[in-house]
Amino acid sequence: MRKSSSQKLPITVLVSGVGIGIVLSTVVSAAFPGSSIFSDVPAGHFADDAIGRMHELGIIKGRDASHFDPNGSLTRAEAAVLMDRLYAVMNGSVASKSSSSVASSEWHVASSVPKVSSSSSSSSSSETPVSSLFALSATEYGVMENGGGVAVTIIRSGDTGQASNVSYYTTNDTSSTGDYGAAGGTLTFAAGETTKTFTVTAKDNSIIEGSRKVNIILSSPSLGGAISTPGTAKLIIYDDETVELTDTSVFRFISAETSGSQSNGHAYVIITRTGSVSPASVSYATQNLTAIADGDYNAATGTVQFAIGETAKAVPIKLPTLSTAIGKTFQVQLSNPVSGSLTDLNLTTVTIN
Ligand SMILES: [Ca+2]
Ligand SMILES: [Ca+2]
Repeated sequence: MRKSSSQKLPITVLVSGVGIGIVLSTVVSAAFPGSSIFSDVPAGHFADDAIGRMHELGIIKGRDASHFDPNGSLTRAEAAVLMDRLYAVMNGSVASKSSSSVASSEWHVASSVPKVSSSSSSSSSSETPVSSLFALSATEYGVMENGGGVAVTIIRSGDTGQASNVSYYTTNDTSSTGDYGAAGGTLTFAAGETTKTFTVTAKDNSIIEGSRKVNIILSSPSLGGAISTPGTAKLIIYDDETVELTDTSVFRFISAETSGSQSNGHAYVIITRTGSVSPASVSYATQNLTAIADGDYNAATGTVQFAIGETAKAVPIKLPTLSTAIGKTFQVQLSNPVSGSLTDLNLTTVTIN
C-alpha cells in the first residue's frame, strides 16, 4: 500500500480489529450495531457500535453471516487488508481491488464497500458540540490480585448541562493480559451528570510475581469535549502470594544497644525488615535486666505490622520520670515473624537516660 505523506493513518489501527472500530468511530455512525448483525456480539458491548459501523463500511465482515468472533485474533495479513480498506474508505475510494488475493470466504473480506446512505447516518452528523472536560479521579489505583476489581471514576467538568460521552480502555504496562480483565467502552454522561465509574478486574493466580501495572486511558471525547488531567492513570495489581517472603523478609533491630531519655517520655526501638513487596508482621516484648517493669519503664508487648513498602517501624516504650531508673537497662525481644524470619539482631538492650 502506498500513501502520500499528507494522508496518514492513525497508528492505533495496528492494535486490533476492535481498536480499528474505536478509532473510526467518529468517521460515520452505525445504522445497525454489531449486535443486530452478529449473534456473538452482545448488545452494549463496548465495540458494538464500532463493529456495526465497520460492517456498514464493508471494512469487516463476520466469520460467517451471523458470527463476528469479537475475541478472535487478527493476523498480519488480515490487518493489512483491513487497513487497506480503511485507507480507501477514508479517501473516498473503493478498496476491493486490494483484497483480490485474499479468499472471499475469509471473515475480514467484504465483497464490496457499500456507501453509507444518508438515512443510516444518525446522531454524529447532527451532534451538537458540548464542551465537557473528562479526567480520571486519580493518577494511581490499586487492587490486590485476589481482591476482585477496582472502581475507576471519570469526572466530567466544563459544560455538564448537556449529555456527552467519553471512551476508556486499558493497556499493559508491566502487566500482561492474564493479569486483569481488559476494560474498555464508552460512558455517556446524562445532562447534569458529573461522575461515572467503571471497573477493572484483577485476575487471581498462584504465581509469586510481585506487583504489576496496567495503564488506564481516557480517549475519544464526544464532539466539543476534551480530555483533561489526569487523562491516564496506573492501576497497580499487588501480588498476594507471599510464601517466598519467609526467606526474603528478615526482621532485625537496627542496633543491639540503644538508649531512651526520660525527658522524651519514651525510648524508641527501631525494627527494620528487608523485602517489602508484601505485608508482614513481627511481635516484640520487653524483658527486665537491671530495670524493673512498671516502675523503671512501662512493660510493652505487641505486634508491629509492616504494610507493603514499609521497611522500618519505631516501637515506643514509656519511660516515667524517675531518677533511680537512670542508668538501668532492659531488653526488647522480637518473636513470631509472619511472612518473614528473624536474625541475630532480634534482641536489643535499652539504657535509660
Ligand atoms: Ca493469588
Ligand atoms: Ca500472583
